[in-house]
Amino acid sequence: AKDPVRVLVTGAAGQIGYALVPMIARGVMLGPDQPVILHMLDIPPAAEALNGVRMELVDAAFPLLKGVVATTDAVEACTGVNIAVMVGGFPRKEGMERKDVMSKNVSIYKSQASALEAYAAPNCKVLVVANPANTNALILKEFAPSIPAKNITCLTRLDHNRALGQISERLNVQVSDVKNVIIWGNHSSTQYPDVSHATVKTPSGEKPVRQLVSDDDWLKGEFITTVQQRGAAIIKARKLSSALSAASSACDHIRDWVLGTPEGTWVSMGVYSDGSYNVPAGLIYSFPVTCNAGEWTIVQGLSIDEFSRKKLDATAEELSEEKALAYSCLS
Ligand code: NAX
Repeated sequence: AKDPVRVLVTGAAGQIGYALVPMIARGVMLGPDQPVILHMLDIPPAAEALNGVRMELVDAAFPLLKGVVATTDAVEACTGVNIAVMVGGFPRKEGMERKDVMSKNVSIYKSQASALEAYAAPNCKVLVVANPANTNALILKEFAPSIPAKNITCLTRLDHNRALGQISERLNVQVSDVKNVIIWGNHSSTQYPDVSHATVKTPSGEKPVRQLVSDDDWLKGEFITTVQQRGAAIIKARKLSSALSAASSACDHIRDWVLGTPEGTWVSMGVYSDGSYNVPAGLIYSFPVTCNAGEWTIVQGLSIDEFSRKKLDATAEELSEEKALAYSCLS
């Protein structure tokens, strides 16, 4: 039998946490033969709710779940973890300035970076979900210098999956037959959902989405804005933000990273930019990646037309501004 993998979920008493921890305990994230020990962190006001989640995990009697650590102590939470899913953060509240929210998250991610750096298992893989996801991940990277930059990522897989879902609905095809959409840039409304290289499996072979959707105006307009604004549409409908889809996408992100992407398929991940596609180096930016043996690689050589170029640059611009704002909160 395999040794258990320790998976940290911060903000585990929140809505995404509540959807995510049972998925992890069921093997959705790491596979049906991989035992797990869950580490759940939240803050003292949520301690009682966190204990309630712990009780439900016990009650669910998950065969793969070999232990649960539920704590408000970051050091205890981070000790020995192999995977860290950072969902906890400070949400933007009505009337708050962007800078104030950024400042709260910078201080959270700075201190949790230090706890991970000092106490996590070597080669711990980190996924930041909490917003502003890309910039929180960048702060975490800066304050955990001994964790390799390639181990620190942020979630744009939900946006990627939303794009697959929109194409599937539009063409009335199975979502599992659509692949190779790309989310470029920030997990925010400036993200660029790109179908230039996406394909659909049809009875007569793989066909480009661009050929099957003849309405280019839709692809360049409503499709993009629907994906960009989907989070807001969910809030409007549910009066709560996306949770099950975020949790499921976080599992997809880690599963593909650890176990690999299928041959011929790429996924979107927020990763540390090396300057590929003329995206400024030193940002956490969402790129198309393939994964093998626990490592991601940015897909190279894709053609970028003028329309796409502008969108890649605009979202990079926003990330550079966020980075500057985050750094201004440090001083
Ligand atoms: P909730 O407010 O339900 O849960 C957040 C939890 O984090 C709370 O239990 C809170 O007590 C805890 N928390 C706050 N500060 C903490 C700290 N310093 N250490 C540990 N825990 C802390 O929010 P939820 O709906 O679960 O969303 C969580 C985060 O995911 C938010 O930042 C949200 O914006 C972000 N999202 C990111 C998405 C993505 O695709 N990257 C999509 C979904 C989601 O909107």
